[in-house]
Amino acid sequence: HSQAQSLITFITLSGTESNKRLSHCHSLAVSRYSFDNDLLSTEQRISYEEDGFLLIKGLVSGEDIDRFRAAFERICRREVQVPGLVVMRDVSIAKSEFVPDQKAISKLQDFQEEPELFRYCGLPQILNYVECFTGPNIMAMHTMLINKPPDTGNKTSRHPMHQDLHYFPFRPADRIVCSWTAMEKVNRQNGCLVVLPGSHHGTLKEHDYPEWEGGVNKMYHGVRDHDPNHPRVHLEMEKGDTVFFHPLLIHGSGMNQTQGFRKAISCHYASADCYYIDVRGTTQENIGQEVKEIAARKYAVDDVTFEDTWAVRGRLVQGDRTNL
Ligand SMILES: O=C(O)CCC(=O)C(=O)O
Repeated sequence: HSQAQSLITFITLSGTESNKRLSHCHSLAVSRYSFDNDLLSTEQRISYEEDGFLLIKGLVSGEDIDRFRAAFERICRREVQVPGLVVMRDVSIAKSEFVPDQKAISKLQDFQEEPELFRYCGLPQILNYVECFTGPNIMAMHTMLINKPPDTGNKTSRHPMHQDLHYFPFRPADRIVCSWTAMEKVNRQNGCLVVLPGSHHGTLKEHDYPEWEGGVNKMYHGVRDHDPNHPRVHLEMEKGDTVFFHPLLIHGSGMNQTQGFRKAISCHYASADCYYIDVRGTTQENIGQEVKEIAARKYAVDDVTFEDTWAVRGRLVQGDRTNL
């Protein structure tokens, strides 16, 4: 019944749009990528269907962002110990003796045990959007605070073009979504996100470390081949603006050519109804192996599976933990 209702809504609303959009609406009447609810406008739903991302301006308050920043700084100053937290350093800065330690930190991952940062993952205004893509049972699977450093001249501050699904041994892909919130103004100068609109319609591609002369950061795999002529969109954003994107969307970010650290906070959500897959024999085998080796060293155990590394990090943020 609700699908029939949405078909009617689509046809009614699309009367004012171009013929191209209209014919597309017919084929998308039963939408693949999002659920029908009161939050997303028809335009927003169509845009996510077609482009694979949706940018919402001013979604997170300046006050919240300032609190996340303060929590990040406490971690940098080593005032708190956070179980499970992964602190990453930029390859070229980590080797330099001349940069004070906190500035070498390029990324925090897995902050699910840090209450202040993890508050981001449960913000109601974020979850309302997430639910449009995952449905009501929501797991926060992967958390990051990215502190893109000023480039040292080696271009290591770039993030190669990639699809996030490469890192995830769970499916279906359409029930996974990333939220990425700018913690300050991000633009082409400080290395905003770059996306290839519509690339989420494709399949998961092979990923590996790119062959960059100046070095590549740990785990920064890139898509082996993507069409260099595919149109690109640079997502310039203000503090608090949030982009939601599909895990097959090809994206990356440019060099930070400023002297400031470009900060963003991000969470990958999945429907708790998703299921784990075995990545052996797939294009994800290389990352699965790398993650397992890191986890085995970190937890000093040798029989940890790629799937286990996700199941222990995932946290329920809404509804029931049905499966993941
Ligand atoms: O924030 C960025 O620069 C890109 C982050 C990203 O795409 C990732 O870590 O997967």
